[in-house]
Amino acid sequence: MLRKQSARSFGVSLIMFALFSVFVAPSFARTAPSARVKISVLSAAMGSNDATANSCPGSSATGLDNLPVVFNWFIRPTSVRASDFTIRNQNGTKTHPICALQYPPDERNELQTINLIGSFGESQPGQRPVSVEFSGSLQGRPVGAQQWRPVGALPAQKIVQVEAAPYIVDAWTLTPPLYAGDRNRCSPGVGATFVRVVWSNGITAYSDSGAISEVGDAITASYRAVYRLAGGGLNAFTPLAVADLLDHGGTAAMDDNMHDLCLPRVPRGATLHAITIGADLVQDPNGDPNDSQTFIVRP
Ligand SMILES: [Ca+2]
Ligand SMILES: [Ca+2]
Ligand SMILES: [Ca+2]
Ligand SMILES: [Ca+2]
Repeated sequence: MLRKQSARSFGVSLIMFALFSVFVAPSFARTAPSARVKISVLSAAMGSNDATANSCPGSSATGLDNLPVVFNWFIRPTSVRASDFTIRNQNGTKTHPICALQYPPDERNELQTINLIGSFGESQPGQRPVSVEFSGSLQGRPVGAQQWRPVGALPAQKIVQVEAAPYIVDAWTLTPPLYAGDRNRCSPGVGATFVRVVWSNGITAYSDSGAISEVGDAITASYRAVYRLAGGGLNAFTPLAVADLLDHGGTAAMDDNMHDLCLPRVPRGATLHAITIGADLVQDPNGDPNDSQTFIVRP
């Protein structure tokens, strides 16, 4: 489907009762993102093929493809070169993207996604992009860590094809230092615990009419953040709101692949265990709706 703009492009129940605790444990004590000592690629999922809005700064080429690559680390912007990435096609050819952008996800707490834009193959037999390879010259750091470091060699990552549904690839707790100054954060007074949910592609509200709009109340009502309590049980919390909306101005056309869950305070000692959401609530740039998700949080 070519009806979506691209750079936006990029596009259950457990225990259902929230337990409001009187304890005032800081939410950031529960998930230590910097425990991710090893970098890995979480997804490389085609967003759109030959989409009008897929273009690169300084290039006259239009109607390109986009392929967001999501890491479990933040990637240092000054280390990113299009030549760091090589897309291998079924037909044996290899190509670099024309550009590699940390955009639409461009906030300082969103540096884990790089949007590759170029011509990666057509939706024809034998012409699919199948994997992305990495040069090894990127620099990065675990979410929450301070020092950039060489990423080093990474294994080739299989590319998820454009017809596939978007899926959740990561979730982590937004600590106060990571969340400070975020321009589209949870509103003041809404929520005490904040969780970043990262999808494989840019996402907007699912619409079978093809309209592009930001997500609304249905998404908020369906998301659950499941915590493992200190005593071992699981408790699912419904967000009070979802933030990181309308990433680039008043329209959803440039939405990124991130949502922030504005959650109530969770009990002391609870750790983020899973994120769930029902089906047909968001869509990717190709117009594909999500399947229901039960994403188990990685250490
Ligand atoms: Ca898709
Ligand atoms: Ca934000
Ligand atoms: Ca954002
Ligand atoms: Ca967003």
